[in-house]
Amino acid sequence: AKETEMAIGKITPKQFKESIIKHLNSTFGTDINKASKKAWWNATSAALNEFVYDRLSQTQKTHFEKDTRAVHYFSLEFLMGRLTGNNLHNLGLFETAKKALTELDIDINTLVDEEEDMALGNGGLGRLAACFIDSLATMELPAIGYGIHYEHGLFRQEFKDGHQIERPDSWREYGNPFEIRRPESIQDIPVYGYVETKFNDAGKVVKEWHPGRIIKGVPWDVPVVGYSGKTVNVLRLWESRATNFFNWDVFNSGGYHDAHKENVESETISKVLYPNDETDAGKELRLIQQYFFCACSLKDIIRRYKRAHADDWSNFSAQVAVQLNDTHPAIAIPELMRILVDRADMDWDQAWKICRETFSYTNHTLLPEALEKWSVRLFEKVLPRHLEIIYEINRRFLESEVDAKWPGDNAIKSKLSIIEEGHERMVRMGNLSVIGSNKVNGVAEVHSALVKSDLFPEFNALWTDKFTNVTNGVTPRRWLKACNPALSKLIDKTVGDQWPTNQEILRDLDKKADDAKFQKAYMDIKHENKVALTKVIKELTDVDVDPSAIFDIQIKRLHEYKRQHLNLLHIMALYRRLLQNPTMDMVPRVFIFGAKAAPGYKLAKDIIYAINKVADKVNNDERIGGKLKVVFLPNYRVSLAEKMIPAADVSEQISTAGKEASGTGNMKLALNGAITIGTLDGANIEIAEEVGEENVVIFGLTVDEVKALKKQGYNPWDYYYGNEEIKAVLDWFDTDYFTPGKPGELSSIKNSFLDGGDPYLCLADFESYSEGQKEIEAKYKDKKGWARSAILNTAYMGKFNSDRSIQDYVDRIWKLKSCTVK
Ligand code: 26Y
Repeated sequence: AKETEMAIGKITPKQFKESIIKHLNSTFGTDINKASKKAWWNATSAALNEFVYDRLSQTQKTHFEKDTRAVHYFSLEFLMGRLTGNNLHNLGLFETAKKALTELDIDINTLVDEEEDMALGNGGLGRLAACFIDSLATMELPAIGYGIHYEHGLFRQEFKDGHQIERPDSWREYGNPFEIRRPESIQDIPVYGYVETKFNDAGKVVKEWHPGRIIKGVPWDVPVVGYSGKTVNVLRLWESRATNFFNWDVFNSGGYHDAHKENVESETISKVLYPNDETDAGKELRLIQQYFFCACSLKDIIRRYKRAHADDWSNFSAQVAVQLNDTHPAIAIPELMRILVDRADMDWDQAWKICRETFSYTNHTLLPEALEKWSVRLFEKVLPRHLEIIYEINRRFLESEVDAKWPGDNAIKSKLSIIEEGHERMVRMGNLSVIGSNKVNGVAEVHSALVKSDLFPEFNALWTDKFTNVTNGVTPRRWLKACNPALSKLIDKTVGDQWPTNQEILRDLDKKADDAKFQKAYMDIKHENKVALTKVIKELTDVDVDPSAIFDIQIKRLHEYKRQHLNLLHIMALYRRLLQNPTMDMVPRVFIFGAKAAPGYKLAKDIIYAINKVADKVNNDERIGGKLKVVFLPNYRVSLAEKMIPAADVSEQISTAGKEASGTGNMKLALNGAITIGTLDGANIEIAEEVGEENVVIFGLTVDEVKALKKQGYNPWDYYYGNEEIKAVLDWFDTDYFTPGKPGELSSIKNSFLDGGDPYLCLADFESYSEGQKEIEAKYKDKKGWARSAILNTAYMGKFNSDRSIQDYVDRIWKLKSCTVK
């Protein structure tokens, strides 16, 4: 009853059922007797959409009438996952739909499993964008997400003999019932060509860009349903199309293939998401992707602004805030300058003021290989006018602002310059973003401190107030309410059902942390979730695991700095201890991995292979009596995370201190009652502060200790020769123990630790990690203590609600006001 009250349109299960049947018949041309599973899902989504679209129009209308200031979240990635279940939950229609479907003899969980993930992102940065737009809509804030309508999202991962292989992801093969194509808002985007310098009628020098090609941008709108369904914002994604379907002149003169080539190239722009996470490849198509969607989005924003303000630019930055999700959309800065100076004929200083008031930039990484740089040569070819504008931004910045602060200091100038001099001159997108932004933020306290002290120290000296922190968060709607329904119901019963919009309410659960009855209820749910995951594991890997074992989970992109290979070293050490002492007292444990490696990242792929090979051996070794199991679930993605996270006992957050900007999986796992074993890195530090040191296990070097060790000269061989277990485990990689008949197949892992210099200090942290794991086991043996810790993790994670992050953005950066939609 509660739920239908909250629902925007009151509707009974019977009515919902009739609506599904109606759509089955008249929208999808089938009927209840012959409908496929996909048709049922489509019809259910269509029934749901009647509510979604109604609220969408209301929201758009209200925002237009009130001429609200809005934030525009520019991101190359939105890792949305599935929409059906989420939209049902947020509209308060999930139970209604469930009953309706039950009457039709359909299980709602099976139905929602029909939906492909909308995997338009790589990992943390993309999923953060998705959580943020959920929070923005929930908090009734005027906001638009802007990105690319990729035809193919992140690749589908399969394992063949333990090796990762990549298959194209075709998420729209069966359509996406939520998105709406908006041909009335198409934009034309120029690229390539050359710049002509001319004199205008007033004798002033003006620049005219003669583009080599025009590409069409077609917008697709995905509704973003806020919790309670009052506000429905949009995520607007651009698809690239060729301008004129065919070049008839070339075709008529006999060049069929040439005529087609330009079409194909234009339509390639939105074909596929780049699967690199934290390793910039500097590819031309990627630069065009970035420019294409920024240019489309700015035109869209300006068209909307002009509807209310005509040619008066004076209110622009008061109405429009643009948030740059990392430097990927930084080209929007010179693009807005181009529009204002070349097109609107504004003088430079006034245009620059507007730009700086409009943009803000979020940094998500300190890793040097992830910092974007484009060769000047490439820039000149693709965006010749933008290169000129960047030079001018740079010249003015260095000659006035830098010189005023550090007169005549050329060393500082070359560091702060947008252009990196050298063998090949490069455009530094990080410097451009800082210089062109109002605010720059990192994503966790320690990360923001390092952004100031290590990444941009001189910029911080120049503009201290520009730098700030906004610690990341995750939406409790998807990451607790929807993914863990049993726990959510227990929580509703205990502290009421208002927590999805006010997570601090969960704090009241602490009163129950020692209550035996509540502990049992909480841990019974954890067990049931583990049983459910056991079935998924069996389906995906054919491995049997025991739900009473500790479920120890590491889920995130595969990267050396995240140290899945440290986890592997410890698993091999445990295995070895068991082989040496088969009666060893040990709580059975299942180590569960989920991770995709960038297709070109050789060592990451080798690590996946090694984990799979160790898993094969361990899982089939009778001698260890099933005490140890290892599974690597293929094709880790949002919808799989939703099944794994509620079943986790232990959360592995083991990056080298200083390397993980924040992490957000750490938050989802803790919220669902997993105990973190982690380093003092990223948001782990703040999680430990919130949930209490006694409810997490911290190990390893700190940021300062890592720096000191590197400075002093780190030698991994010292650990190899100094620790018998490390040596034995590393030497194991050279044998054919895990790869019968093929010795050396795993040697690259050993080499990375020794000859490779172990850049992420796995060996230095191994012993401390191993001790941390013993602590985990000891804690787990104390059933009551463990239950208490798990409950307190759920209770004390309020800070990591993405609503709090968004409120910080609103207060510190965007200065936005919420807007009630009637
Ligand atoms: C330049 C390009 C190759 C590139 C593409 C994607 C570079 C970086 C990325 C993705 C970065 C990313 O996902 N970073 C993560 O952002 C999360 C949200 O802030 C953080 O929690 C996480 O620590 C960070 O690694």
